[in-house]
Amino acid sequence: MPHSPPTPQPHGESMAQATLFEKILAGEIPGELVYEDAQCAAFRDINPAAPTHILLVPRKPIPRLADAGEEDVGLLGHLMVIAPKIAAAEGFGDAFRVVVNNGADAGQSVFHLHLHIIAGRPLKWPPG
Ligand code: DGP
Repeated sequence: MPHSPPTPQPHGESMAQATLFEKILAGEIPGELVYEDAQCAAFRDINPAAPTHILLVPRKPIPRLADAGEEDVGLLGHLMVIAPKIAAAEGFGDAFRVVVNNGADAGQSVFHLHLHIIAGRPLKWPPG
C-alpha cells in the first residue's frame, strides 16, 4: 500500500500565534503608543499601578526574561537604555521603577517579555 505524504504540522515561530502585545504593536488591538523604534515599542498599561505605567515591549516575542539568550543581549540592553528615556519624557527621569515579572508565580500574565515602567507616586520597597 502506497504511503500518503505526511500531513504538514504547525511548527516553528512562523506558525505560532501572535501574542497580545504583538497585536497591539501591529495595531490590530488598540493601544496608546508612547514610543517605538525598530526593536521595541511602548504603550500605556490598561490597568495602571501608578499615574505613569508604561509597558516597553521588544518586537521579538521572547516569552519570558528567562527565555532570552546570548543572542538577545543587545536587545535587552537597548530596552534598558530606552526605559529611562521614556520615564524622562513622562517627566519622571529622576524617580521611576522598572519591573520584569518572570513566570506566573511572579505575577506575569502576558507571556511576551515586557518591562513595566512605573512612576508618578512614591514607590515603596520591597514590592508586594
Ligand atoms: P504582567 O502581569 O507582568 O505580565 O503584565 C501584563 C500587563 O499587561 C498588565 O499590567 C496589564 C497589561 N495588559 C493586559 N492586557 C492589556 C491590553 O490589552 N492592553 C494594554 N494596554 N495593557 C494590557
